Amino acid sequence: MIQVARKVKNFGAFYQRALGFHHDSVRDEPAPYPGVKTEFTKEMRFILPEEVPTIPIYRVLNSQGKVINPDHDPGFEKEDLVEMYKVMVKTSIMDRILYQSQRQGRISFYMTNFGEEATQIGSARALKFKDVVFPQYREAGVFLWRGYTPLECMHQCFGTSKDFGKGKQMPVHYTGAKVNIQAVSSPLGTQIPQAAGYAYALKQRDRDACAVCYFGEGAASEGDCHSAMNMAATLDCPIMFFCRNNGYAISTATKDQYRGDGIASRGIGYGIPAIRFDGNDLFAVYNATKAARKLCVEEQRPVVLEAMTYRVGHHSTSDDSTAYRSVDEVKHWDTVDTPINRIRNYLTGRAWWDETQEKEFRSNARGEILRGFKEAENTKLPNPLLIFDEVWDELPVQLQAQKDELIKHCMKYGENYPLQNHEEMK
Ligand SMILES: Cc1ncc(C[n+]2csc(CCOP(=O)(O)OP(=O)(O)O)c2C)c(N)n1
Ligand SMILES: [Mg+2]
Repeated sequence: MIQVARKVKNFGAFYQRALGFHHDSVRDEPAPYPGVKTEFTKEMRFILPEEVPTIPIYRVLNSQGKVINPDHDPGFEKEDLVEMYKVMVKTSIMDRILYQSQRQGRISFYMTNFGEEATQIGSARALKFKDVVFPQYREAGVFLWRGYTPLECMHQCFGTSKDFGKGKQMPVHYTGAKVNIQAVSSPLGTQIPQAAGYAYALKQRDRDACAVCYFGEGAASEGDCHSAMNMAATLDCPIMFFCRNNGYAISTATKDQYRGDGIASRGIGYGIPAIRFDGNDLFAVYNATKAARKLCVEEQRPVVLEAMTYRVGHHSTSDDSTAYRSVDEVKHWDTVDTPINRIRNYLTGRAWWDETQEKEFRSNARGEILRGFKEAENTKLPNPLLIFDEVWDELPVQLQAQKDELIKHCMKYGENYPLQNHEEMK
């Protein structure tokens, strides 16, 4: 799209005609006002959104995993592609185990990534490690691709003493300094302006890296998203705004979230290059992210990416999605058109993968995850007093008072609490 736009010599006139303005009605003379770069017209007309062409969805693989666009096959080596496939499958196995464990009351909460594995792994594969990721909460595959282990996920979900966040956050709020990923935070959209600010800082010191901000289409309705995009556009920040448009924000379907052409069109409104692609197509996600990264880093400007996908699982373990969507709709994306099946079909079509390898891999991955699960479940929880640490450099007096009170309370009533599951209070 960007290339097409650049080929048009007089883009202003081209766009005005596309919007239905008669060429003769537009005076090809720059308007003097500082707020816009355009011409005058004699025609008085409104631009109706339904007249503006919609942004198409770029894809390489069809729903069966056949390459429909051979020039765009990224040409992965066998080992590379198999590795991507394995992380996609591993993410879904981990999801299944942790989801069920919440149902059994062993962890308090969980959010699955079902259906979004290609969006996550395809984009993560196209980044450089030094690109800093600002996640939402449904990007476990990005963590795993970057080397966060299932065991580390388990420690976080159980909130053990080995959790990098020391048990201070709800499950799935991973924090991955070692994989160059910022901590997940619950309030929606907060990571978006943070990422734009980070990109602005990055611009001053490393022109070969960018910030990558993942968010859902629901989070795009937060004012933070507007602030971040406008700031990034006006300050030419090297940031990729990566929207996972998965059809829902909890129970609110996209048809009730916005009236415009999704999220990509908003990028154009801010003056940011934008692309929309099939998020269930690993190759399309990879190609689009790779090209976006190049644009972002080489031209030092933001890019908006919109991955069209589908949230197959419930929003979280606190949600029952059968209350607001049909079982048939979910079934389609869970069985007929899944990102994992697509890429498996591609792999088996090239004789790079077969049924025996599939079985063996799944069984080993399950084993590894279950071992991690057991280990985390049997690991002591953190020293409860750590809740007061590592937020303030010096503890404010009121928190010090609460800490003293907690110590006294536990000394007096400790037998009423499962303190034996925690590391020693000191
Ligand atoms: C500021 C704020 N408002 C509301 C919520 C509650 N909430 C949590 S997730 C969510 C939906 C987000 O949807 P989307 O961004 O599309 O991400 P998805 O869950 O689809 O991956 C809402 C409303 C919140 N966490 N923070
Ligand atoms: Mg969503």
